[in-house]
Amino acid sequence: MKLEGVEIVRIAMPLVGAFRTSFGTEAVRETILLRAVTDEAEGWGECGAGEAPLYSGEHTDGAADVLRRHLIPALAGVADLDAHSVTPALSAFKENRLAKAVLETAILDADLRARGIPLSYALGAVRRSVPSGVSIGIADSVPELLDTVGQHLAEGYLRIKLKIEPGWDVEPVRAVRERFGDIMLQVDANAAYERGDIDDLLALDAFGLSLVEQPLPADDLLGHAMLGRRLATPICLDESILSARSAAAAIELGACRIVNIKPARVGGYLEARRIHDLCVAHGVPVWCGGMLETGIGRAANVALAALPGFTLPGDTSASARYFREDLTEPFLLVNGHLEVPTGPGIGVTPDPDRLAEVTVAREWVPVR
Ligand code: NPQ
Ligand code: MG
Repeated sequence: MKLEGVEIVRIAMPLVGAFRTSFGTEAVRETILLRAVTDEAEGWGECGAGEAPLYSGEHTDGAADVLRRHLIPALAGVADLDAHSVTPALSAFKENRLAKAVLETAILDADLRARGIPLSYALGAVRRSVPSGVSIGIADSVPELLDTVGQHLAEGYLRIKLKIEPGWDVEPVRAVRERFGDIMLQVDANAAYERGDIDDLLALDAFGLSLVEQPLPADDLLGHAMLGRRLATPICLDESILSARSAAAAIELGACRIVNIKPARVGGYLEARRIHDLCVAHGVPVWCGGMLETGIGRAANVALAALPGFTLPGDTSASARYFREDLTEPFLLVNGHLEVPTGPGIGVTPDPDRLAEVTVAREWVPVR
């Protein structure tokens, strides 16, 4: 396959409601899509970065810059480019996993479309639909939170994840448990706690949570291992897991009993599958996280979530959870599940009119 160039499409998609986490509030999803143009097919990918470097060290314009100046040009010299040659060609560049992931995904999509193979099949999927959970932001009040949770349960979501931070943890969790009884319930701190906050975290053991996600800073694997010896609730890591190597270290150290796999965070779907395989071998359940994706990123996540080790509902919510109008045919919640796309590659493309409405800038980066 010969890469002719990559279009960087910067988009701004209004969210249906502001999404508040311990690191900030998002009202508009500002990211980039890549359209990789090859001599055989075109492929799409969506970047996980946000407008500011609050979830991780990457941000949208930084990712666009490293893509245009370093990553895309590095593919010029690759003979017989395919999905598996992208990461090796980028290996000299440190970090920047969100940027690397979107480029690998766009090439992977083009590669699979050229071969007529769905991403789900290429990755080893075993399900036609995936169980769906929903991630709920920090609310202004407990009654408001209870309304939101009630709506999502009525829509059919199979598990609820509450964002927490110091000062918004035991009270909302207790209120949701008391109101809604024996639902599948978990929390995500996005690294907002410190080792000294252990009493706040131990207090969550009273509520039968499925897991506590990323309570401590990303680089504190040891702290998570120490916390895990005292906490009855399983710890799940998100921000700490950057590669199969860091997943192996976390498991060996006892830093987590469950892993959130986000392909963007680990540099792409191929590394994501390695982490899945590693976790399966160790008996560690995994689930697919989310980065407020449009249908482009969501389609690929749903394909991954259909692999056998994804035994817990993911943050793979329906399009309507985030957007009044998606870029693709909307993903719908049917009996608490999303259908896995069946077409070649990621199986979806942006609707041209809808894409034009939300496009802020387009830039063609030729590869020669
Ligand atoms: C998480 N996602 O699991 C993330 C956090 C997150 C669905 O809870 C812009 C870019 C906004 C990345 C908001 C969910 C974001 C973002 C939230 C990541 O930790
Ligand atoms: Mg998380």
